[in-house]
Amino acid sequence: MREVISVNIGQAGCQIGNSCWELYCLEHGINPDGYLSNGSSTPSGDGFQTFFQETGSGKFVPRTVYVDLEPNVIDEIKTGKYRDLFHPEQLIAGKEDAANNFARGHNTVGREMLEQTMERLRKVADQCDGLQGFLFSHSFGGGTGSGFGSLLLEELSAEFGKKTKLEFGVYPAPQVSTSVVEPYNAVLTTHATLEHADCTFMVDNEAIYDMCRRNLDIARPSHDNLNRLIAQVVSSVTASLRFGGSLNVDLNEFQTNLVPYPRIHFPLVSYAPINSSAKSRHESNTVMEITNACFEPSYQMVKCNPKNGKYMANCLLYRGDVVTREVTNAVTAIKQKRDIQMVDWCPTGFKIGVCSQPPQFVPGGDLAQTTRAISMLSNTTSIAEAWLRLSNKFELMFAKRAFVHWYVGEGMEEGELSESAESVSSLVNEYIELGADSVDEAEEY
Ligand SMILES: Nc1nc2c(ncn2[C@@H]2O[C@H](COP(=O)(O)OP(=O)(O)OP(=O)(O)O)[C@@H](O)[C@H]2O)c(=O)[nH]1
Ligand SMILES: [Mg+2]
Repeated sequence: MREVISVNIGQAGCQIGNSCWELYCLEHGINPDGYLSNGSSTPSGDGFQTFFQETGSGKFVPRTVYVDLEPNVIDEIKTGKYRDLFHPEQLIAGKEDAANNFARGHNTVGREMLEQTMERLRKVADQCDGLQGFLFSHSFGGGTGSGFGSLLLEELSAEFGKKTKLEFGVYPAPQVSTSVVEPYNAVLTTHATLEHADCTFMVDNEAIYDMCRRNLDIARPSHDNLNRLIAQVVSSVTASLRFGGSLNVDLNEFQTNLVPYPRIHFPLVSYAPINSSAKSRHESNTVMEITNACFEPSYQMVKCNPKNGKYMANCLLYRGDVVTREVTNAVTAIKQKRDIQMVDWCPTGFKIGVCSQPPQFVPGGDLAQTTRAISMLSNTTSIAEAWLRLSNKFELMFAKRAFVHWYVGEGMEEGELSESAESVSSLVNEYIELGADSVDEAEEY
């Protein structure tokens, strides 16, 4: 058994976690109380045990820990529809939040919760036969998600050594952001976790927000709307871990396929189809169509333009009713029609994964039922655009040392802010260099 522990930190992390477990339960035929749906004797999927632990009484408990520094989000879970699914000790809440301040989440308020959290994580880990790693979800902009999330990732590295850590990080967006200091928090998190996360999938709230409005006809998307869409993405990325498949059946495999250098570990995720029920009646969602959609910026989880960069690696993960021949045709057509630029130091291959388990849909949710879906994970140099945007916002405030006293007041030195900003700038430069033609360089030389 190769278990995975999901760790959800802060409001965004916990709420995204909720949507993910809602979907996992549906996919595996587990009721909100943790027992099996009528008639089945075991959950569906060969690998359900990677995410769920079976108790003696036939109940299935998620291998997860939730932490928020304030009680509201956790209280909602404890009184909500899924209150019986989780072990109460898996839901950890403090008394006061990190007030949008990385330093509070990392140094002061958060540090006090560290031991309790680690203790719980050790217990969940002890119940695994062959723990393969952790799946983190947190915002980069909130105080808890950024500060406490970073602290916990550092601690997990120290204690669990080489166990793989995959991360879903909510990238701050202007429309749905809650505070002006998000660029500070996000830059600090990026720097603090660069060495500790093995692979980070960024989810840009602005991109998701636009998808909800454009594709799903939701006039004013709420966090629930965003999270359910994000959960489909997380689910499709983890489907082969839970159901088996031909690619990424193991957490390490993500890195092997996608991460050419340890720091260059931010693949861009695209997902298709995304249609409301009203629109879906007019769509056939063939393999060719959904594969093509993944190359459209409007299906990307982060706003950037891959045409301005080059691909270093590309994985196409299909699920559901998909025939290999159709995939081969779609990929061939794309290679012929589109100008897909790969870096010249990497083979032009696309990795293909197929998991036969079709996607599931939350009843009454926004997304229309489909029999197949795709998520494309591509390591493209164009994702540097997202870091550059963040750096620029950071610099605007930091040039005037605006809001810096809040961080210093929570035990941080100003130098940490400038050091983190330099780290993110050099990340941007590394991407640019990786996209440069080696031939040009040789000629110049
Ligand atoms: N997608 C998504 N984003 C969220 C959600 N809740 C908050 N956010 C985003 O996360 C950022 C704020 O971080 P939060 O996660 O709320 O903050 P926190 O980690 O609880 O930290 P503090 O409250 O400051 O202690 C903003 O960019 C919000 O737009 C959510 O449920 N889903
Ligand atoms: Mg909060």
